[in-house]
Amino acid sequence: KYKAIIFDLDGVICHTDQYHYQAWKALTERLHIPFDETINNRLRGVSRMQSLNIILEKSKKQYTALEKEAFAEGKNKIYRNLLAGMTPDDLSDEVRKTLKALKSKGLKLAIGSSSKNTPIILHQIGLGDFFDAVSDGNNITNSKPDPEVFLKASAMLKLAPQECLVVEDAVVGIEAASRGGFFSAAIGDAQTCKSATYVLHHFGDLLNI
Ligand code: G16
Ligand code: MG
Repeated sequence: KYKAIIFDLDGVICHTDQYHYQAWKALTERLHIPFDETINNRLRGVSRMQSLNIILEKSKKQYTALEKEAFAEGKNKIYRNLLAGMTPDDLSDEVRKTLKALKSKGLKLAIGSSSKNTPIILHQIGLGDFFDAVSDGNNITNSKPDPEVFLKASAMLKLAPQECLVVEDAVVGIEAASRGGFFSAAIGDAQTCKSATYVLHHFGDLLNI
């Protein structure tokens, strides 16, 4: 019944979330700030600067805007080095097969990610030319839970939000989808989200909804 599916990238298509974690961990250790799974889950789907601000909530020190920019840049350097090691093998067989099957059903497939590194990631995992539209952190002013990134994706596909399903691993991503008028499917950390239209236990479950 949907004409298109808009996929979040990090935590849905591939597990770059583990690299974000490692890169933020390096910064928090340097600054002696506590960092755990609960804090990490709050970084899902939010922009780099917002992520940093969440991390710095635990800091006793105040940092200037300039210092914060340097922290975010340093984190991104570590993250980019980790991304450079990614190959098409980092795309699971399940995700690859499901994407192909959905495409051959005639569905339009798009990306809706907060990440400014989206083009690099898609290239590394061999999906550089696969999607019908890519909406990412490079063309938005407000990140999730604002629906902007998904609204831009549906506009690129020339479809109404009601014709699209958003797949998300972030609680803020599910919120963004419902605020934009999209149907949503929650996977991973977002599975407990009450407002999601569907809950996916596996990526392949998309073939059954
Ligand atoms: C991803 C991650 C977030 C990250 C954001 C920005 O979003 O989930 O943790 O802070 O992108 O990433 P970057 O620093 O690469 O611009 P998504 O929407 O793909 O889950
Ligand atoms: Mg995500």
